[in-house]
Amino acid sequence: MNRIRVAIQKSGRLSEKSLDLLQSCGLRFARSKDKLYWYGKDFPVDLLLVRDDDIPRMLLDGVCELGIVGENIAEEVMLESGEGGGMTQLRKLSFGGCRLSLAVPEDSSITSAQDLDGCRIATSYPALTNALLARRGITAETVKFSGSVEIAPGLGIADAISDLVSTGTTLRANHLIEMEVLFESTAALYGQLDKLSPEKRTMLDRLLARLDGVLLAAESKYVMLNAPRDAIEEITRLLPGAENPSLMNLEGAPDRVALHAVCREAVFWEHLEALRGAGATAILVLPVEKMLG
Ligand code: PRT
Ligand code: ZN
Repeated sequence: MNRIRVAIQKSGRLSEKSLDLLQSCGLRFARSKDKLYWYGKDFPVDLLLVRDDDIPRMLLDGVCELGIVGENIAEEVMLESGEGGGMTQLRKLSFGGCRLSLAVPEDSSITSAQDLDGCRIATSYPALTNALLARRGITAETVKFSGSVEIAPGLGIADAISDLVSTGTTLRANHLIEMEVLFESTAALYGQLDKLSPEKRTMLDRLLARLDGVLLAAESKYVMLNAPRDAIEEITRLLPGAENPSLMNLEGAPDRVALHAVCREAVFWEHLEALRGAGATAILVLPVEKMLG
């Protein structure tokens, strides 16, 4: 069967953005009633909607060729199974950002990771936590929790926790202090590329090229402005991630030009102010929808 299967989270923090990303690569799906398997309509890529925790195993078992999942989960499963070689991170994505942090009760005598040697840590990520602590010469006992890790210290089950944090509200609500960040995570696209047929490989390359176009376009802006001829060099330097701008004559203004450029990095107000300071006027910043190199 020459179709590629992509596993994404069915419902949760990564679901909507994962689906949006695939749709912006031109994929359209016939949504099935049971909602677990969506057939790809005009590109031979089908969707599997599952719990995020199941995605790495599905990749390792060859149930799907691609999967979008948090690096936290992918790293945990790869360390746990010792089968990391079968699963490759293809692209890091810009959503699902969080950090795996060590936290202790507000009144704890533990103040640094070093103090955790010989202590008990509650976590949903025992393999990753142990590996990251071991790198720093710390050996602790991990207690596996599949949810509500933050209640463990209060119950007397653990001295500290190692858990995902984004705003820190959950930690504060449970009177825990974030002590150290162990690991920064985002969602990522993973692939199981070992046994791909040449046809699937070609499809995958085509999909990845589209994905790169989408990821690049999301960062990029098309900037148009008018500039004094003698400031072109300085203005080009001030445009973030732009090279070789296009220049056009302005009718009736021989000492000024219209300059257009694609900026491949974010354009902030500070950049625009600096451009105006260098003599640019009529500055327009437009979003870029798609890009193919
Ligand atoms: O049902 P399923 O198993 O698929 O979903 P899930 O409940 O296991 O996962 P979900 O949707 O909560 O998270 C999916 C992925 O999102 C995680 O694996 C991370 O990669 C990423 N992510 C980003 C987060 C957070 N931010 C996050 N804040 N995952 C969990 N949290 C937790 C955090 O631990 C805390 O308990 O959300 C709570 C709120 O965090 P604060 O710091 O904002 O209070
Ligand atoms: Zn989960």
